Parts: sequence; structure tokens; C-alpha cells
Amino acid sequence: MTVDSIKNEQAPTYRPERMSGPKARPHTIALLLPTLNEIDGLKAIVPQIDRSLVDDIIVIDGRSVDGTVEYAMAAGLTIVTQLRPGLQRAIFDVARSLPHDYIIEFSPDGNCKVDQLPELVAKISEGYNHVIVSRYLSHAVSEDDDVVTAFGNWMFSRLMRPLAPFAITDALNIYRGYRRDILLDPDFEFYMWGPVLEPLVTGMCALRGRSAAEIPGDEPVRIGGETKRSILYNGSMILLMIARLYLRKFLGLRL
Ligand SMILES: Nc1nc2c(ncn2[C@@H]2O[C@H](COP(=O)(O)OP(=O)(O)OP(=O)(O)O)[C@@H](O)[C@H]2O)c(=O)[nH]1
Ligand SMILES: [Mg+2]
Repeated sequence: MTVDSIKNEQAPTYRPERMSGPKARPHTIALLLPTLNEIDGLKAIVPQIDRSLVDDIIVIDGRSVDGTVEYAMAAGLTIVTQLRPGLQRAIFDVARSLPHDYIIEFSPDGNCKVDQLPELVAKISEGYNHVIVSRYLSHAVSEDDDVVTAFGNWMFSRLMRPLAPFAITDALNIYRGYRRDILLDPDFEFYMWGPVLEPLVTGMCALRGRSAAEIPGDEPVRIGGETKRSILYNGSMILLMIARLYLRKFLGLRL
């Protein structure tokens, strides 16, 4: 048996397309899809993604048991299983180990619209350190909010404004792209108590005077699956994180 015939025998039935986009893009970008039993969302979203927009698409899985991983494999995506529990650590650990200049966080549960990706990538290419898809900027709306989450999102975004030299209308949305080195700042882990990753990215950009921009983008309702977050716990930890950033910015205290 020749080497070629072995290669042919073992060739995967699905050949992923090259994910390198047009070389006009000045930065490398990894699109991160966190999943925990998100098969319905993944099936609806993945076929819609224009893979040429980013350099890699990485599914960060929290040990799904509903076929999420099998589906992602068949779709030719890179899959990484998280080591530490919690969505924020899953993204943090994987993102820190990647070689890309930028990461884009994308929730494949239907909350993030695929057709917003080209604008997000274009805005990143303008050189901003951080670009958030804001559900509350201009014409954008969240169809996924209830009264409590709408108030929480408004309040936390409002509270973060005095910390930042840039405008903030949405400090919490997962849908955002940012320079990966923001996560390598030693203070990032210091302030990352609990599920605060996304607002902390905003907060660290504010503290360090890094450039940030928002683009408006609707948030549709989730497709199937279930929410895994606890509003009360998440809200408390975000409030604590903002309080610590206030101490740092206005009193110089690193507590
Ligand atoms: N790897 C990993 N993914 C997770 C974990 N928790 C949630 N996810 C995924 O992260 C994405 C966002 O999680 P959600 O629970 O939907 O959180 P959310 O978007 O704030 O909540 P909803 O408004 O209900 O959609 C989804 O694709 C989830 O499947 C986790 O612990 N590990
Ligand atoms: Mg969601």
C-alpha cells in the first residue's frame, strides 16, 4: 500500500475551506464560539458564517452532551474543550493561548447576528483595540431582554461611563472583537472574579486608555437550548468588579 493510498483512505469526508480571508486585513482574527449544549443554535448559525472574514473559527466547548461537538467536527471547525469551569474562564484560557491579534466573541445561541460580522471585522480593521456590538446604540434593539436584564444592562453600562474616555451604551454584550493582549494584562486576571469577562474587557480598555468603538446591532432571541447564567450572581459580581475599578481609577487603590 502506497503512502498516497493510505492518505486517501484516511482523508476526512469533509474538507474545511481555507479560513484565511483577503490579505487586505491587517490583523489576524479568531472567531470564538462558546458552546454548552447548543446544538440547535449551532446548526442554525454555523452555515451562515462567512469563513473568509476571519482566520480561524474555534468552538470552545464545556463538555456538551447533545451532539454539539459532533456537529462542529462535521462542519470542519476547530474544537477545544475547556479545562476550568465557567464560561468566562473557558474563553479567557483559550483566548490567551491563541496566536491571533484579535478575538471575536460570538454566542452561537442565536443572540448574535451573523450579518453583523462584516461590519465588526471592518471596524476592527480600522485599528480600534475594542469594538462592541451595542444592543442599545442608535436603532439597535434587544429582543432577548426582559425588564430585569434591560435594567441591568442599562445600569452597568451607565456605571462604567465615568471610567472611560470613550462612549459606552453596552458594556455587557458578549458580541465584541478586541485585541487579545487585553487579556494578557496582569491586572485582567486580578479583576476577573466571577463571570465578568466582557464588562471587564470594557473596563480594562477604559483604565488603560485604549481605543474603543461601538456599532449598533440587534440581539435576536436565543434559538433552542437554555440559558446557563444566573442573573443575580452575575449582576452582583459585575457590580463588585465595577466598584474595584472605581477604587483603582479614582483612589489609586488596587483592591
Ligand atoms: N464552553 C462553555 N460555553 C458556555 C458555558 N455557559 C454558556 N456557554 C455558551 O455560551 C453562550 C452564551 O451563553 P448563555 O447561557 O446563552 O448566556 P447568555 O447569552 O448571557 O444568556 P441568554 O440571554 O439566555 O442567551 C452559549 O452559546 C452557551 O452555550 C460554559 O460554561 N462553557
Ligand atoms: Mg445567549
